Amino acid sequence: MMKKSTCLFILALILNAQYISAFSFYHNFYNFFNRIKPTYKFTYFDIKFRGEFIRFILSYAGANFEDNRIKPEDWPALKPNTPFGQLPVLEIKRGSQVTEIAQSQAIARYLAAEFNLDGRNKLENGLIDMYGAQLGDLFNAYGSAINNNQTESFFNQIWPQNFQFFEDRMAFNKNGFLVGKRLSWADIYLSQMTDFLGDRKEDMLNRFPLIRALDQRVRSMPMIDNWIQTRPITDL
Ligand SMILES: N[C@@H](CCC(=O)N[C@@H](CS)C(=O)NCC(=O)O)C(=O)O
Ligand SMILES: *[C@@H]1O[C@H](CO)[C@@H](O)[C@H](O)[C@H]1NC(C)=O
Repeated sequence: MMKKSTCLFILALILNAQYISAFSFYHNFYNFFNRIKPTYKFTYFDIKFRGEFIRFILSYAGANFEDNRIKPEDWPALKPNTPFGQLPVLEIKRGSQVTEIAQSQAIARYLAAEFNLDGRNKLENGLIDMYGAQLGDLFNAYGSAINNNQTESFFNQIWPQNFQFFEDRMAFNKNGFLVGKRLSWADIYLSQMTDFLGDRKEDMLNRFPLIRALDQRVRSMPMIDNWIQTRPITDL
Protein backbone atom coordinates (compact mmCIF):
# COMPACT_ATOMS: atom_id res chain seq x y z
CA MET A 1 0.00 0.00 0.00
CA MET A 2 1.28 3.42 -0.90
CA LYS A 3 1.47 5.93 1.81
CA LYS A 4 -1.03 8.73 1.69
CA SER A 5 1.69 11.29 1.16
CA THR A 6 3.00 9.36 -1.89
CA CYS A 7 -0.49 9.36 -3.36
CA LEU A 8 -0.72 13.06 -2.87
CA PHE A 9 2.65 13.48 -4.51
CA ILE A 10 1.62 11.50 -7.58
CA LEU A 11 -1.67 13.35 -7.74
CA ALA A 12 0.22 16.61 -7.68
CA LEU A 13 2.45 15.41 -10.54
CA ILE A 14 -0.56 14.47 -12.66
CA LEU A 15 -2.30 17.76 -11.98
CA ASN A 16 0.87 19.62 -12.74
CA ALA A 17 1.27 17.80 -16.09
CA GLN A 18 -2.32 18.65 -16.98
CA TYR A 19 -1.78 22.22 -16.00
CA ILE A 20 1.31 22.44 -18.19
CA SER A 21 -0.44 20.92 -21.20
CA ALA A 22 -3.46 23.18 -20.73
CA PHE A 23 -1.09 26.07 -20.53
CA SER A 24 0.78 25.19 -23.72
CA PHE A 25 -2.48 24.46 -25.48
CA TYR A 26 -3.64 27.93 -24.59
CA HIS A 27 -0.36 29.35 -25.82
CA ASN A 28 -0.44 27.59 -29.16
CA PHE A 29 -3.98 28.75 -29.61
CA TYR A 30 -3.09 32.26 -28.66
CA ASN A 31 -0.09 32.36 -30.96
CA PHE A 32 -2.10 31.02 -33.85
CA PHE A 33 -4.56 33.88 -33.64
CA ASN A 34 -1.90 36.34 -32.81
CA ARG A 35 -0.16 35.56 -36.09
CA ILE A 36 -3.04 37.26 -37.86
CA LYS A 37 -1.71 40.73 -37.17
CA PRO A 38 -4.34 43.41 -37.59
CA THR A 39 -3.98 46.12 -40.17
CA TYR A 40 -5.14 49.61 -39.44
CA LYS A 41 -6.62 52.37 -41.52
CA PHE A 42 -6.46 55.69 -39.78
CA THR A 43 -8.79 58.26 -41.30
CA TYR A 44 -8.52 61.95 -40.52
CA PHE A 45 -8.21 65.21 -42.37
CA ASP A 46 -4.90 66.34 -43.89
CA ILE A 47 -3.87 68.03 -40.64
CA LYS A 48 -2.20 67.09 -37.39
CA PHE A 49 -4.70 68.57 -34.96
CA ARG A 50 -6.73 65.85 -33.16
CA GLY A 51 -5.26 62.99 -35.15
CA GLU A 52 -1.53 63.38 -34.95
CA PHE A 53 -0.98 61.80 -31.53
CA ILE A 54 -2.70 58.67 -32.86
CA ARG A 55 -0.26 58.65 -35.78
CA PHE A 56 2.55 58.93 -33.22
CA ILE A 57 1.16 55.94 -31.31
CA LEU A 58 0.76 53.84 -34.46
CA SER A 59 4.29 54.75 -35.53
CA TYR A 60 5.72 54.01 -32.10
CA ALA A 61 4.16 50.54 -32.27
CA GLY A 62 5.48 49.86 -35.75
CA ALA A 63 1.88 49.10 -36.71
CA ASN A 64 0.92 48.40 -40.27
CA PHE A 65 -1.30 51.45 -40.86
CA GLU A 66 -2.70 53.35 -43.78
CA ASP A 67 -2.58 57.10 -43.19
CA ASN A 68 -5.83 58.03 -44.91
CA ARG A 69 -6.20 61.83 -45.28
CA ILE A 70 -9.61 63.12 -46.34
CA LYS A 71 -9.84 66.18 -48.58
CA PRO A 72 -12.52 68.69 -47.55
CA GLU A 73 -14.47 68.06 -50.77
CA ASP A 74 -14.62 64.32 -50.05
CA TRP A 75 -15.82 64.72 -46.48
CA PRO A 76 -19.60 65.19 -47.03
CA ALA A 77 -19.86 61.78 -48.72
CA LEU A 78 -17.88 60.03 -45.98
CA LYS A 79 -19.40 61.79 -42.96
CA PRO A 80 -22.66 59.78 -42.75
CA ASN A 81 -20.65 56.55 -42.91
CA THR A 82 -18.66 57.29 -39.75
CA PRO A 83 -19.93 56.33 -36.27
CA PHE A 84 -20.54 59.93 -35.12
CA GLY A 85 -20.13 62.03 -38.27
CA GLN A 86 -16.66 63.11 -37.19
CA LEU A 87 -13.02 62.20 -37.62
CA PRO A 88 -10.68 60.67 -36.59
CA VAL A 89 -11.79 57.07 -37.11
CA LEU A 90 -9.60 54.01 -36.81
CA GLU A 91 -10.50 50.93 -38.82
CA ILE A 92 -9.11 47.70 -37.43
CA LYS A 93 -9.03 44.75 -39.79
CA ARG A 94 -8.23 41.32 -38.37
CA GLY A 95 -8.84 38.61 -40.90
CA SER A 96 -12.41 39.11 -42.10
CA GLN A 97 -13.38 41.11 -39.02
CA VAL A 98 -13.52 44.88 -39.49
CA THR A 99 -14.23 47.32 -36.65
CA GLU A 100 -14.30 51.11 -36.65
CA ILE A 101 -13.55 53.15 -33.56
CA ALA A 102 -14.22 56.88 -33.46
CA GLN A 103 -13.25 59.43 -30.78
CA SER A 104 -9.54 60.13 -30.65
CA GLN A 105 -9.09 59.19 -27.01
CA ALA A 106 -11.03 55.93 -27.35
CA ILE A 107 -8.75 55.08 -30.28
CA ALA A 108 -5.69 55.95 -28.22
CA ARG A 109 -6.86 53.86 -25.29
CA TYR A 110 -7.51 50.84 -27.50
CA LEU A 111 -4.12 51.08 -29.19
CA ALA A 112 -2.43 51.68 -25.85
CA ALA A 113 -3.86 48.42 -24.53
CA GLU A 114 -2.57 46.64 -27.66
CA PHE A 115 0.92 48.14 -27.50
CA ASN A 116 1.61 48.41 -23.76
CA LEU A 117 1.14 52.15 -23.62
CA ASP A 118 -1.55 51.81 -20.97
CA GLY A 119 -1.24 51.72 -17.19
CA ARG A 120 -0.27 48.67 -15.21
CA ASN A 121 -3.42 48.77 -13.11
CA LYS A 122 -6.78 50.51 -12.84
CA LEU A 123 -5.38 53.34 -10.80
CA GLU A 124 -2.70 54.14 -13.37
CA ASN A 125 -5.29 53.95 -16.14
CA GLY A 126 -7.47 56.36 -14.17
CA LEU A 127 -4.61 58.85 -14.05
CA ILE A 128 -3.71 58.36 -17.70
CA ASP A 129 -7.35 58.99 -18.65
CA MET A 130 -7.33 62.10 -16.49
CA TYR A 131 -4.39 63.53 -18.45
CA GLY A 132 -5.99 62.52 -21.73
CA ALA A 133 -9.21 64.32 -20.81
CA GLN A 134 -7.32 67.45 -19.79
CA LEU A 135 -5.41 67.50 -23.08
CA GLY A 136 -8.71 66.97 -24.90
CA ASP A 137 -10.06 70.07 -23.13
CA LEU A 138 -6.94 71.97 -24.18
CA PHE A 139 -7.73 70.97 -27.76
CA ASN A 140 -11.27 72.30 -27.40
CA ALA A 141 -9.88 75.60 -26.10
CA TYR A 142 -7.39 75.72 -28.97
CA GLY A 143 -10.16 75.06 -31.50
CA SER A 144 -12.36 77.85 -30.18
CA ALA A 145 -9.36 80.23 -29.96
CA ILE A 146 -8.67 79.57 -33.64
CA ASN A 147 -12.32 80.17 -34.53
CA ASN A 148 -12.44 83.41 -32.53
CA ASN A 149 -9.06 84.84 -33.56
CA GLN A 150 -7.83 84.51 -29.98
CA THR A 151 -4.80 82.32 -30.45
CA GLU A 152 -2.48 84.98 -28.96
CA SER A 153 -4.23 84.98 -25.61
CA PHE A 154 -4.64 81.21 -25.83
CA PHE A 155 -0.88 80.68 -26.13
CA ASN A 156 -0.11 83.37 -23.55
CA GLN A 157 -2.54 82.22 -20.89
CA ILE A 158 -4.46 78.98 -21.29
CA TRP A 159 -1.58 76.97 -22.70
CA PRO A 160 1.05 77.86 -20.04
CA GLN A 161 -1.55 77.44 -17.30
CA ASN A 162 -2.11 73.88 -18.51
CA PHE A 163 1.56 73.15 -18.99
CA GLN A 164 2.20 74.30 -15.44
CA PHE A 165 -0.31 71.73 -14.22
CA PHE A 166 1.43 69.03 -16.22
CA GLU A 167 4.90 70.16 -15.14
CA ASP A 168 3.85 70.02 -11.48
CA ARG A 169 2.31 66.59 -11.88
CA MET A 170 5.47 65.32 -13.55
CA ALA A 171 7.55 66.66 -10.68
CA PHE A 172 5.23 64.73 -8.39
CA ASN A 173 5.72 61.47 -10.31
CA LYS A 174 9.49 62.03 -10.19
CA ASN A 175 10.64 59.79 -13.03
CA GLY A 176 10.02 61.71 -16.24
CA PHE A 177 6.73 59.99 -17.08
CA LEU A 178 3.29 61.29 -16.28
CA VAL A 179 2.06 58.05 -14.73
CA GLY A 180 3.74 55.04 -13.19
CA LYS A 181 7.14 53.92 -14.33
CA ARG A 182 6.75 53.62 -18.06
CA LEU A 183 5.69 55.49 -21.17
CA SER A 184 1.94 55.83 -21.66
CA TRP A 185 -0.30 57.24 -24.36
CA ALA A 186 -0.72 60.36 -22.21
CA ASP A 187 3.04 61.02 -22.47
CA ILE A 188 2.87 60.70 -26.24
CA TYR A 189 -0.22 62.91 -26.34
CA LEU A 190 1.48 65.63 -24.29
CA SER A 191 4.64 65.52 -26.39
CA GLN A 192 2.78 65.62 -29.70
CA MET A 193 0.79 68.66 -28.55
CA THR A 194 3.97 70.72 -28.62
CA ASP A 195 3.81 70.54 -32.43
CA PHE A 196 1.17 73.27 -32.22
CA LEU A 197 3.54 75.69 -30.53
CA GLY A 198 5.42 76.24 -33.78
CA ASP A 199 7.89 79.12 -33.30
CA ARG A 200 6.78 79.42 -29.69
CA LYS A 201 8.02 75.96 -28.79
CA GLU A 202 11.56 76.82 -27.70
CA ASP A 203 10.48 79.66 -25.41
CA MET A 204 7.56 77.75 -23.99
CA LEU A 205 9.48 74.57 -23.21
CA ASN A 206 12.29 76.52 -21.55
CA ARG A 207 9.75 77.31 -18.88
CA PHE A 208 8.78 73.65 -18.44
CA PRO A 209 11.95 71.54 -18.26
CA LEU A 210 10.26 68.26 -17.32
CA ILE A 211 7.87 68.49 -20.25
CA ARG A 212 10.79 69.46 -22.49
CA ALA A 213 12.72 66.36 -21.38
CA LEU A 214 9.70 64.14 -21.96
CA ASP A 215 9.16 65.68 -25.38
CA GLN A 216 12.78 65.01 -26.34
CA ARG A 217 12.52 61.48 -25.05
CA VAL A 218 9.38 60.75 -27.07
CA ARG A 219 10.60 62.41 -30.27
CA SER A 220 13.98 60.69 -30.17
CA MET A 221 12.41 57.22 -30.20
CA PRO A 222 13.46 55.85 -33.61
CA MET A 223 9.99 54.96 -34.88
CA ILE A 224 8.53 58.30 -33.86
CA ASP A 225 11.55 60.20 -35.14
CA ASN A 226 11.17 58.40 -38.46
CA TRP A 227 7.50 59.38 -38.59
CA ILE A 228 8.31 63.03 -37.87
CA GLN A 229 10.97 63.05 -40.62
CA THR A 230 8.65 61.54 -43.21
CA ARG A 231 5.17 62.83 -42.32
CA PRO A 232 3.35 65.25 -44.60
CA ILE A 233 3.93 68.91 -43.72
CA THR A 234 0.72 70.67 -42.76
CA ASP A 235 -0.13 74.09 -41.28
CA LEU A 236 -2.31 72.94 -38.46
N1 LIG B 1 -14.09 64.41 -29.42
C1 LIG B 1 -13.80 64.07 -30.79
C2 LIG B 1 -13.83 65.32 -31.63
C3 LIG B 1 -13.78 65.02 -33.09
C4 LIG B 1 -13.88 66.27 -33.92
O1 LIG B 1 -14.18 67.37 -33.41
N2 LIG B 1 -13.64 66.11 -35.21
C5 LIG B 1 -13.69 67.21 -36.13
C6 LIG B 1 -12.32 67.50 -36.72
S1 LIG B 1 -11.09 67.80 -35.48
C7 LIG B 1 -14.58 66.84 -37.31
O2 LIG B 1 -14.71 65.69 -37.66
N3 LIG B 1 -15.17 67.85 -37.94
C8 LIG B 1 -15.92 67.69 -39.15
C9 LIG B 1 -17.39 67.63 -38.92
O3 LIG B 1 -17.83 67.68 -37.75
O4 LIG B 1 -18.12 67.53 -39.92
C10 LIG B 1 -12.43 63.39 -30.87
O5 LIG B 1 -11.59 63.66 -30.00
O6 LIG B 1 -12.20 62.56 -31.77
C1 LIG C 1 -7.35 89.12 -35.05
O1 LIG C 1 -6.79 89.71 -33.90
C2 LIG C 1 -5.68 90.56 -34.15
C3 LIG C 1 -5.15 91.02 -32.81
O2 LIG C 1 -4.89 89.95 -31.97
C4 LIG C 1 -6.10 91.73 -35.05
O3 LIG C 1 -4.98 92.52 -35.37
C5 LIG C 1 -6.76 91.18 -36.33
O4 LIG C 1 -7.27 92.25 -37.09
C6 LIG C 1 -7.86 90.20 -36.00
N1 LIG C 1 -8.35 89.59 -37.22
C7 LIG C 1 -9.66 89.43 -37.46
C8 LIG C 1 -10.00 88.73 -38.74
O5 LIG C 1 -10.51 89.77 -36.70
